[in-house]
Amino acid sequence: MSFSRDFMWGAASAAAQVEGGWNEGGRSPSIWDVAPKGAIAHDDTCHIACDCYHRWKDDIAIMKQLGFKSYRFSISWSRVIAEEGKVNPEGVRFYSDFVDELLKNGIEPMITLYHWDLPMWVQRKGGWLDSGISDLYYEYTKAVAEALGDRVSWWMTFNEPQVFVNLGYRTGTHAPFMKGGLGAAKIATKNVLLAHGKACMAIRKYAKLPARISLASASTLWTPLTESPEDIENARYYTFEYFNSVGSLSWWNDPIFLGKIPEEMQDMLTQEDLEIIFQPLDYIALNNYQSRNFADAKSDYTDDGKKQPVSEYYAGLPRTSMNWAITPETMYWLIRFVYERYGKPVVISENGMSAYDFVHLDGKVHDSHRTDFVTRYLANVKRAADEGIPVIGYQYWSLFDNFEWTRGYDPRFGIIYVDYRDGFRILKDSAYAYAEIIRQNGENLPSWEVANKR
Ligand code: GBH
Repeated sequence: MSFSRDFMWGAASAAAQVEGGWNEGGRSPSIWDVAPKGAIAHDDTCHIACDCYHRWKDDIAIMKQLGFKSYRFSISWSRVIAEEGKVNPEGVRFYSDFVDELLKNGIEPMITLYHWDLPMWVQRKGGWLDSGISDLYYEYTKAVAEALGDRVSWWMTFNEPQVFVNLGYRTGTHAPFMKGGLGAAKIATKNVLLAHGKACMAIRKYAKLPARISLASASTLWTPLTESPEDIENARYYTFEYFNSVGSLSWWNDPIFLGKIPEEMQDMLTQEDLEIIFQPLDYIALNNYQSRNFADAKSDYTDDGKKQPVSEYYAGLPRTSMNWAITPETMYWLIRFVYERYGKPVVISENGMSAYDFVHLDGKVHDSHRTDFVTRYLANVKRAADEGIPVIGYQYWSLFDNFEWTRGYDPRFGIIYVDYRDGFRILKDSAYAYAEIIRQNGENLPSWEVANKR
C-alpha cells in the first residue's frame, strides 16, 4: 500500500499569522493585535504580516503551481463578527471569494475556525473564562457555516486548545497573557470544550455540504526506545497519561472523541456538559513537530512535578532554529497511537521546521535542511499508510514564513520566503522538492528505516 489517490497534500497557515489587514474591511482588533509592549520580540506586530489580505489571489496561484490538493487556513472571528451581534458582510465576502478561488484552482479548503485570535470585544467580556462564550462561538460558527458551508466540507473547530489555554490562561506567555494557573486553565478548558460541541452542532445544522469535522490537537508524544512490545507499551502509556494535564492529548480528546471524563477533569465537567461536548466527528487532526524523548535533562520534570519516563537527549542532537529536536519517527508513532486509541482517520494538520533562512547571492533560498526534514518525516507518514492505517492528509507548517506569535518574525517556517519590508515572495528550494513529492504521491520517499538514521 501507499498514500491514497486522494491524499490531501497541502500546507497550513493561520489568519493572525499571515493575513494582515488588521483594521481593514470592517475588522475589529484581536487579542494579538493589541499585545502589550515587550510581549513580542522586537515589538513586531501582526498588523501587516504576509499581507495575504491583499495578495491572496497570487498566493493561490503559487499553491496551484506547487500541485496542492488542499489548503488549511483559519478564519478571523473579528473579521466575521467585528462587534457583538452583527455579521460583517465585508468580512464574510473576503472568505467567500477566497474559497471560490481555491476551488477554481482545484484546491480543497480546510477551515480552522479558531487559531488563537480572540476578538477584543469577546476578551472584554472575559474571553475563554466567561461562561457565555460558547454561545457566542455558536453564533460565529453559524455565520461561517451559512456563508461557506455550501462549498466547504472540511472543518476544524479549534487549533491546539492545549496551547492557547495553557499559555494564554495558565502560564501567561501568550495572549491574553493571563497567569491564572491551573484554576483558570480548567475554567477555560470547560468553555472551549462546550464551544467545540456547540460549533459542531452549528456546522451540522447550517452547512449545506456534508461536513467532515474535527479539531487540530497539539500532540505531546513519547516514542518507543526500541520496537520491543514493552517499549512500545511504555511510550503509549506516557503519551496518554495526563502529564502536563491541559497540555496533553487525552485531556481534550478523551471527552471529545470517547465521551469519557478523565479523572483529572471530574471536578470540572458534568454528564450534562458531556452531552454537548461529545459530538460525532469524522477524523482526527494532529499537529506535531518533535518527540518528547529528547527534551533537555533540565526539563525532565513536567509542570506537575512528575518525572518523564525517558530522556534520549545527547549533546549536539539535530535541532531547528527554535531548538526543537528533529525526530522524524514521531510521525509514525503519533498516527499509530492515536488511531489505535480514537479509531478515526488521521490528518497531519501541521508539521514543519523553523530555520534562519535568507536569500542567497543567486537570489534563491537554498533550504536543503527543510527538504531533508520533510522527506524524513513524510517517510514515516508513509510507513503508517503502508501498514494500512487510514492517514488521509498532510499539511506542512507553514506555507509562508509568518508571524510566529511572541517570537515575532525571527523563526522562518515557510516553504515560501517572505520579505516583510515589501511582502515579496520567493519559493524556497523545499517548495519545489515538496511539489515533486506531491506529484509522485510520495512514491519518491525513502524507506522509514533510512529516514530515521541520525
Ligand atoms: C503550532 O504550535 C501552532 O499551531 C502554529 O500557530 C505555530 O506557528 C507553529 O506551531 C510553530 O510554532 O513536543 O512535547 O516538547 C505548536 C506548539 C510547541 C506545542 C511545542 C507542543 C512542545 C511539546 N507546540 N510544544 S513537546
